[in-house]
Amino acid sequence: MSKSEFYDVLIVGAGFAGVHQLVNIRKLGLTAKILEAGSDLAGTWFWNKYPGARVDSPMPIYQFSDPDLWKDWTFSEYYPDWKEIQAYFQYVDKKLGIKQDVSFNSRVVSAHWDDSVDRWTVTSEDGRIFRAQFLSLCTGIASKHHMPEIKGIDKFKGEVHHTSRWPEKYDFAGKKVGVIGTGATGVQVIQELAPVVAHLTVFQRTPNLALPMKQRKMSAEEQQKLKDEWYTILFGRRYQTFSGFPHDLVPKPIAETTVEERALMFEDLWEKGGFHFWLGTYTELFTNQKFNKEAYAFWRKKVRERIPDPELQEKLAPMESPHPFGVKRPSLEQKYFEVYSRQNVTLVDISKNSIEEITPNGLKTSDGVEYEMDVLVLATGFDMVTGGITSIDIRGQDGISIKDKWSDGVRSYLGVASATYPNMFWIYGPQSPSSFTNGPSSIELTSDWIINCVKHMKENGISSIVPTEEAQYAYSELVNQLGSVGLWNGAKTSWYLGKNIQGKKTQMLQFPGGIPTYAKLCNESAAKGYEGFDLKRTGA
Ligand code: NA7
Repeated sequence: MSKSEFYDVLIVGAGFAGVHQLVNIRKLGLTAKILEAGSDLAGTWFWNKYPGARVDSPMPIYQFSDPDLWKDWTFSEYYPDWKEIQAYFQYVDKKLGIKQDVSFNSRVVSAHWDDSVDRWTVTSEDGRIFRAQFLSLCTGIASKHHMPEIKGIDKFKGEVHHTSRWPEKYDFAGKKVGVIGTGATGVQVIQELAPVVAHLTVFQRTPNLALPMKQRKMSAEEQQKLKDEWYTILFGRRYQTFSGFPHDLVPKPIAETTVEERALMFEDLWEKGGFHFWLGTYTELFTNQKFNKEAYAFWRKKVRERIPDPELQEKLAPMESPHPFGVKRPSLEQKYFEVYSRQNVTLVDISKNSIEEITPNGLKTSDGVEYEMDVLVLATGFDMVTGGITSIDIRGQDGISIKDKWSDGVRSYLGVASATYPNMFWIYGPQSPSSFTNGPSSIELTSDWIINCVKHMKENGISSIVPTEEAQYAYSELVNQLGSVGLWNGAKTSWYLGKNIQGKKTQMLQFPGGIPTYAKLCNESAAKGYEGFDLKRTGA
């Protein structure tokens, strides 16, 4: 049997959350180790290296808020790509010596709790054993990729690549390429591949109500000026807005607005680009069907202006919205809608003619048409939000795996911990605000809360903490209730509700109440001595 290593805290994942945890646990004078499945830092940006992969949050908000880090780092674009984010993580490592406490190529397969000694025993795929008082799951929302089961896929003579497992060497130039999926990833990879390949066939099930990214270069001088005058204010603002961006939803009731006011608002938000049109508009976008339709009509008009062909217009920006605007995550695009007017691009609407099978030479749809291709790209997404956690065999006080426990729905307290799994926390995962918000904003909020909790426990002789069933029930009901009001349920396949994975329980997987409300709940529990948790004192 291999010898085990002991740490105060074991962290799973070396993206933004894992690195933030490590740095701040060190500050408490405790020991920590990150176990990372990949061979380098950057989390989602380690895995997602397909052409065009870039973040949908603008600078400067998508980075650590620590001034010691941002003062010496400059991004070149408003929305940086994966290469630049990877370089940023290398810079953070140089500054803070992260890698010395990371075990790379260490995929965690199990974590079992021992109630008699208040310890986790964690095993990695290569058979190494680690023990720790605390387990911090920083696995992100998109770590388990989704490979759809399509008849005949094993018979295909060409290559098949999921976007999050992009081939280092494959040259797409001159190839016939098929892409399944038009989510955030599909949009990015499609607009990048189209000019490079001989032919691109896109298989679209649901049109993406994508918004203009308004990407631009950022000079070092511009950023220095922002650093001098704005960074502190912008990072402070993160916790005051619904989505952790500097802009916010507008609570003014639609009934008190005029049509002219709304038209001007739409135009202004559109010009600003990014998520402004989604998360900077009137809050009623998510509850008021009439207003939502008005927003969709504006979006459709703007998009149709960019598509000359009426048939393509109807496929990409249909008269009838496929779902209420914004209840499925909109993506940010650059020239995406122009791509389909290219001679070398074909758009196949598989909501009408579904995928029948993959043949040795391509893909056949239900109308009998076969589309030939050399390579098939699966931009088919992930077992979002829960997949990173449920793919580890995690067993708590009652020995039941979290996968089994959550088979009839996720339950948590404060989107950070679950009853019967003591001293286990997660960041940016189930029932937290996660991707309704800017990643690092939510991540730092939760990570700091966990650090303060561990500090409190160490200072007060508390050896374990676990949510009570009652508090968990109440919190989970709150998330379910917030997710059941309004228009959220209007999208057939949204991953927000787990609807993209067959057999997954339909429920709102993220906290849809915004950062200030979420932070208030977390802080109130802490202020009341971690109300809603059972605390075990050392020696008790
Ligand atoms: P998404 O947003 O889940 O998109 C997956 C896409 O793949 C979407 O267009 C799906 O169509 C399509 N899809 C999935 N399975 C199938 C099958 N079996 N047949 C046809 N089409 C399919 O994943 P992304 O990687 O784009 O983005 C995930 C998140 O990562 C993103 O929101 C950001 O937060 C970062 P559908 O729309 O369900 O009809």
